Amino acid sequence: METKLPVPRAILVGIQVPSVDDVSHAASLEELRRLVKTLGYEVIGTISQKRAGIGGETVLGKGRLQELAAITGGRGFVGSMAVARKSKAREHFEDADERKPDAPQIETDVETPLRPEFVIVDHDISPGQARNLERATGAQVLDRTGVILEIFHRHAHSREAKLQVEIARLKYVAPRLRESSGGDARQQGAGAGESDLELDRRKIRDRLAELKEQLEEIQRGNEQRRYARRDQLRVALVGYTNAGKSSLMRALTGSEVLVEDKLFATLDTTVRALQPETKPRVLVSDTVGFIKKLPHDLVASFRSTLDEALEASLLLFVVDASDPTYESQLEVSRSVLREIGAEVVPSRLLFNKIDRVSEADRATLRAKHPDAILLSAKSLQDVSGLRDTIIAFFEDAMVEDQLVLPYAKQGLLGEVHENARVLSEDFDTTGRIMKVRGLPSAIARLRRTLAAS
Ligand SMILES: Nc1nc2c(ncn2[C@@H]2O[C@H](COP(=O)(O)OP(=O)(O)OP(=O)(O)O)[C@@H](O)[C@H]2O)c(=O)[nH]1
Ligand SMILES: [Mg+2]
Repeated sequence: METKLPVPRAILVGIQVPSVDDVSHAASLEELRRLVKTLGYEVIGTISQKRAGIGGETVLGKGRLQELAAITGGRGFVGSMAVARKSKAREHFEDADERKPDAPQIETDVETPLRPEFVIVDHDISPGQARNLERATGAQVLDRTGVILEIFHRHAHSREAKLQVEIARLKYVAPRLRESSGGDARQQGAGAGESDLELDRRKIRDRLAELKEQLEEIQRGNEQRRYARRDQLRVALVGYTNAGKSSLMRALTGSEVLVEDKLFATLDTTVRALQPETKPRVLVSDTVGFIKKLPHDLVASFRSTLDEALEASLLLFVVDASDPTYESQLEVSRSVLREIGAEVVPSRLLFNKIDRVSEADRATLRAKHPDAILLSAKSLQDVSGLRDTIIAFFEDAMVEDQLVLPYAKQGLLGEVHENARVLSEDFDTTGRIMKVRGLPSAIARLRRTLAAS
């Protein structure tokens, strides 16, 4: 029963504050354009303005606001609203799946083709600013966080990712409910002296508590699984969204993880064995990508997903070398990794998509980042070289030692093979004597397990 809606149109708004240079400002708007396209909206234009800050009641200055309103068909000023209505942000999130084309909030000529229904601001704006912009433009207003949350909502597949996104969305909606009431709660329609607003807030609180409980349960299960894998050889692919992490994951592990030219295609951490398999196995994980101005609630929500990365012995830090703003990608990714405490994990910098980079730019990259690996996920040879690098890293970390598996405990043989490479075996009266090679921590733990009665 799905009806095909016309492609929603959007106009982007960026404010260039004094601390931001022209290039970063343009790059941020370009990235917003890609985010909005990922949502399936058509971007019809961009309005940008230099201002001291993004405070102020409507974000834009008066003149620019009028220009914007002329495009969207709004009246160009905030004025007052006679009728209290449900916040757009709230409708947007409540009815995300059955959204209808928007009715005009202010008298506008909606028949005019090409009139954008969305104004999308490249910053996080307050619920009050959003409401004022909606009044002045007659369009639906979203900010960067709103766009990212919507993409996460659509791309979440696992139960865990869905819960994480719903928690972040509810946290985003809650303050917007408060301010959308205009400060006083609407009394009509609510029973037992409870206003709609209070009811809504209570519902959100209850729902949040319920979701968090469900999430914790899943995460307890994850912890157990992670505990079981703790001494295995682990490498994690981390980095900016669309850098090619999943492409490398596919190439290294032969798995069918999703690869798409979209932002935030991957939200779930996937773990697969490096192929062809090594002894012991090396596990590779693919993770959620980073982005500039990642909403804080999302960082918190996806922390547990990124925690997976922290447990790796090696981080493969993937950067899209063909992106002109790769340096800022690098910086953003580094700061997220610092934020989650992952900067202590050994890492290798991978400049991916090198097939799209000119020889001159490659030389610059090599000079600037002499330790980095330049590669293309599409080149079999490059991927095989990366596999060798990963294996060499673990070989360096491994040591040789001897383990004794008593005859009464032959059932633990599988665990030995899982965590170490058995080089040779001998049998005497005490049991199976094995010369093994593995990470020192894995061998120490195996020894304790085998000795335990
Ligand atoms: N030319 C070229 N394209 C690549 C390369 N690696 C990845 N791509 C393309 O880049 C796009 C993004 O790749 P993904 O592997 O999905 O990127 P990701 O880092 O997993 O992205 P998210 O999951 O969204 O964070 C896809 O269209 C890939 O085909 C490469 O080495 N060369
Ligand atoms: Mg991916």
